[in-house]
Amino acid sequence: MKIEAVTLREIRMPLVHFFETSFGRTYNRRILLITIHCEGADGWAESVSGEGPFFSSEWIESSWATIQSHLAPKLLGKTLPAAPDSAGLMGSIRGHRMAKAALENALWDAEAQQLQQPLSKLLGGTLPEIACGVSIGIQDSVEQLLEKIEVEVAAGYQRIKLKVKPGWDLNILERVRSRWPDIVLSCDANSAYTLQDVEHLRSFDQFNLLMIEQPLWHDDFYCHACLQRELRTPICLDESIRNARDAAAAIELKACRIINIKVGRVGGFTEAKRIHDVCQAHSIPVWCGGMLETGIGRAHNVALSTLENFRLPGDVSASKRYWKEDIIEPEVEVSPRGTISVSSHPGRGYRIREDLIEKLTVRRETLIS
Ligand code: OSB
Ligand code: MG
Repeated sequence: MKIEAVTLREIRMPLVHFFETSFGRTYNRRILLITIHCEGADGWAESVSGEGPFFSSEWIESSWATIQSHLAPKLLGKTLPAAPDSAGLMGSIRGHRMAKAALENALWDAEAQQLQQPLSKLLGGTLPEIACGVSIGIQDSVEQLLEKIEVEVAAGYQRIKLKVKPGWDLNILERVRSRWPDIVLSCDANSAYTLQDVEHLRSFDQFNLLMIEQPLWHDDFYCHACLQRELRTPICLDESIRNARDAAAAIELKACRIINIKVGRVGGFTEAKRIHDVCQAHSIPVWCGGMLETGIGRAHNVALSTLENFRLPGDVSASKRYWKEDIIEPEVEVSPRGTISVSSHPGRGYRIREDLIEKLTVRRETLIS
């Protein structure tokens, strides 16, 4: 694969409904799309860096600048045997995993097209359909939250995850559990608690949650291990897991019993696959996280979720939950059984709507070797 050019592009898309986590509320997404031009095949990917450095220290401006000044120059003009070889070329640049993932994943996308193979198969995936859950943000009122859950349960989603923070936790879990005693329910704190809250967090056990995601600091294993010893509910780590060594350490320390894999957070498909394999070897189930992606990132998440240790429903849901109009065709759709069937077409399996992307673009730059 010869890397001839890299196009960076920022698009702006309003969310159908705001999304609020313990670190803030988003109404409008600023999204960095990458296209890598390789001898006739255009590989597309999305950087999941957000509007500000809140989920992670990376954000759209840092990703853009790092790709432009440091990462793309490592790749331009090179001929690579396969997409994973890009990770080695970018290895001397520390951190910036979301930026690296966008480049590496665009190369996987191009390679799958060149080999005329579905991306899921190139990644080593075998599942013909994937199990879907939804992540429901903090709302303005409990009533609004209950209405949202009702819609998603009726749509067939297999797991409902609620964002929590102090003051929006036991009260909502109580209301939700009393109305839906049997649904598969989990929660995600995005680091909203500390070890002072052990007693408080222990009271989450009564709600029979599938897991509590990232209750403590984004960069911690040790305190999560202390907390896990005190809880019946499994802890799932998201922010803390940056690579396969982190996964191995967290498992060894018993800091979690489940791991969420986000391909952007861990620097690309190659590292995501390594984490998947480490977890599988230790009988730790994984699931695919989401970052409010457009259809491009969503298609990549679907492909990744076909690896066999993705045993729990992921935050991979229908395009229409986020976007009035998605930038791929067909849009990502979810069956009444809460599944997405995996495309058997070559490449990502969804066509890019370049005309629409053009209209949404606010800046663009093409780098040539
Ligand atoms: O922690 O999983 C998270 C969205 C933005 C930042 C962090 C997270 C999330 C989600 C969204 O939960 C899940 C989705 O994309 O559907
Ligand atoms: Mg999370």
